[in-house]
Amino acid sequence: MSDSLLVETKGAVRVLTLNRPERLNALNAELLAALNAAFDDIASDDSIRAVLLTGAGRGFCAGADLMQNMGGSGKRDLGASLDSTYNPLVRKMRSLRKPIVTAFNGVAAGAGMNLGLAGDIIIAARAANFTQAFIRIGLMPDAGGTYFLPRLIGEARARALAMLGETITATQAEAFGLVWKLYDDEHFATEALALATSLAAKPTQALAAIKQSLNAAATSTLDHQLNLERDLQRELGNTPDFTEGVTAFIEKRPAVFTGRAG
Ligand code: T3D
Repeated sequence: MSDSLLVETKGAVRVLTLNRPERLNALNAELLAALNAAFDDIASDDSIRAVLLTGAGRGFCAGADLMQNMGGSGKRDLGASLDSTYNPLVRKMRSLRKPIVTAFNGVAAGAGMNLGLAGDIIIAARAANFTQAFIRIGLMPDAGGTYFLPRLIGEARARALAMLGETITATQAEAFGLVWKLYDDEHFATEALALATSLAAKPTQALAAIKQSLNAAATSTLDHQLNLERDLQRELGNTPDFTEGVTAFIEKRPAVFTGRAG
């Protein structure tokens, strides 16, 4: 257990709060290890059906901790650190068979912004802002930034954000399509938890299939997607939640989904 990551369970939602507010939740080795462990735990815990990822204080995450991780004049093998920490984390988030709500509560920079974009539904408080800060320190976007950004906001904006390192506001981020919705700051934490809670009550296997197929679509052909949809829909047709959904419709009552695979 690490103080730099708060891990709470609220119903079927696992709430992960980056908790180094004095450093705008910058990612040091301890926090990265805690995040990796937290996602391993979530993957293996059937009682958890959605994740909420957010930050403590006025920041979401300022990216890599430049004091602890990169201080000093010696050259560092940044590729090794991406291989051992950031990349496994992004892969775990994308392949997790449960939805992740990223709640950008405040400033998001560098790998902090990009880790957040690995979530499934991205929301932001009006106070949030976003910076691909890498170029300011002689680096390029990592933690999936070169993959997520053009897909979310298009090539023109992705290239400009990465190359210029300019900060965009939450309102611009919404207009760009980087985030699903904005919320007023005072209601943000409540709205974020409500969204994650609503996802946790949905048919979890269907959410996993949506995630898997949309992940695949990014590098796929129509033929491949049609086949994948057929295979995943076949599996969903055998889930208790499909039976429950149709039964509830016929009985004109709200469905109660369990999220179970069989
Ligand atoms: O191998 C690898 O690890 C490679 C991976 C690289 C991934 C990356 O993410 S590289 C990019 C790293 N991040 C940055 O370059 C962003 C650095 N931070 C900033 O540019 C600014 O802090 C922000 C634009 C994010 C926010 O600005 P502002 O004015 O709102 O806040 P501030 O005053 O700059 O920061 C508040 C405090 O947080 C301050 O500490 P102090 O002076 O009050 O004691 C500041 O030093 C600290 N802080 C902010 N960002 C970081 C940080 N401390 C350590 N690392 C940070 N990244």
